Amino acid sequence: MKKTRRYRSSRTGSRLILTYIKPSPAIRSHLNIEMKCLTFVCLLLAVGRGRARPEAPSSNATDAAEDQGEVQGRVLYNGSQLWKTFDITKEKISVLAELRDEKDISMWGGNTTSIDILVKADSVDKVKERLTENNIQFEVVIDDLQRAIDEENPTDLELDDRRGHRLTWQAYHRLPDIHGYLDYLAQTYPQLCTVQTIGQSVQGKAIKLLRISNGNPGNKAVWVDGGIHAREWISPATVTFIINQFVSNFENEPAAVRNIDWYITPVLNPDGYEYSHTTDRLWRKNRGRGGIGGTCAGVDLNRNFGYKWGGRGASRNPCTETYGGSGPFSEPETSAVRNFIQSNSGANWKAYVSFHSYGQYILYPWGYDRVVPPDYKDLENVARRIASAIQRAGGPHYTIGPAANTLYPASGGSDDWAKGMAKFKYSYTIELRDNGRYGFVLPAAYIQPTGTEALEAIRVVAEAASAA
Ligand code: 0X9
Ligand code: ZN
Repeated sequence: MKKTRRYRSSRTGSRLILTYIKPSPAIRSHLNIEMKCLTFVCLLLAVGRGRARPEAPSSNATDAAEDQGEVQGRVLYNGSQLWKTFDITKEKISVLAELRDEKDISMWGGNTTSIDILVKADSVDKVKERLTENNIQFEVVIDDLQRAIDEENPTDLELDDRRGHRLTWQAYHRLPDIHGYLDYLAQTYPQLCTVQTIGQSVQGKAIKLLRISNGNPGNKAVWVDGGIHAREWISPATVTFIINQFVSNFENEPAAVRNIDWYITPVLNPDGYEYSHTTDRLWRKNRGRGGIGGTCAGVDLNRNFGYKWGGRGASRNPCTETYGGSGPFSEPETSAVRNFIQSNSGANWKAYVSFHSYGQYILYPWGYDRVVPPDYKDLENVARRIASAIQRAGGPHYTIGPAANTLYPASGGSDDWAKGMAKFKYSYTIELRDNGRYGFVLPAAYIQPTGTEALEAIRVVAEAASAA
């Protein structure tokens, strides 16, 4: 008998549509050439999309339930909107920073020309007024975030499990489907795949790793992880897409791919991932208690790795999106990675790749500050080859560069630890699609195109690792 699963969906109407103010081409081109603005953008974004202001701890509360609508324990974003704001100057950025501190908005992402902000439902009028007063142009990109959330994942997908697993790349799946798929692979391809639990999350969920190896003793080793940040659903989906392509078509993969020992953890933050499905779609951190007394939950796992821990861009305040935890590797999810990599010193580690979203970036160390490692040219060259391979395959433009210079300084990231402590030659954070149309709420229809370009990216990493 064919088993099917239906995804639940609740529909909510949009409340309000704001005036659409499109920036003039003159303003856009002005912004494009004002590269000095980048620094200001970085300062602001550092406190937004999970980014801590480099020098001042953010005051963003992260228990969204506190100030968003909540129904039956679920955070709802009815009437909240995603805006793109234009015209970046230091003064205008401080207006946004004020609104953030007053808890009217939070920052999602951006670049030299624009910043994406989430405007809370009750603050729409106030924010509109404040931006208008300060001559900040904006456009409404998503007029009802809850509706976008409800439409992100197909509701009526038929999941046929006759193949022995329930994973598709047409929908974002819950953790048991992803883990079930890894187990299925280990059972079905025992010569190629092994699955292992490398640790437990704060709430005791397994952190599963799939090893894909043809067993050649001379293989180099590559680490791939996804799902460090809970809400970046495209990341685990992309990582399992890569796994599926590798395993189901292994003999046709290039030699560079076949002769690598792959260590792949699609969901490094399983508690956060599940929480983003069940409770708050925009949750970023793990579900650790956070601080003495456990006032605010969650540690940003990408501030918790133990290289230059606690430096710029990481917050000491548990109630911020970028709280780095009580110490380096204080969290079981990050220490599982460290322990596994250190205890597998027999593996010939060469490359480390963390998949995140969004923004379409290929970032390499350092992230902790605006400096680069001595061999940065090698990392830059491979990053360039990755971006070209993506474009050759019909994918979009990915911006490359050292993380702190390209986005903002943020210490305690997995990429820096891999390069700085674990001595991986190549270490990358790849920020997948998109560049702000949907942001974190990327419709599931984008899984396949995003996965296809990430596959190209990882094949280039395999070549680089083989040659290293
Ligand atoms: O801030 C982050 O952790 C990453 N961006 S995200 O929007 N996915 O949260 C970027 C991390 C880049 N690497 C380091 N700063 N080390
Ligand atoms: Zn991330």
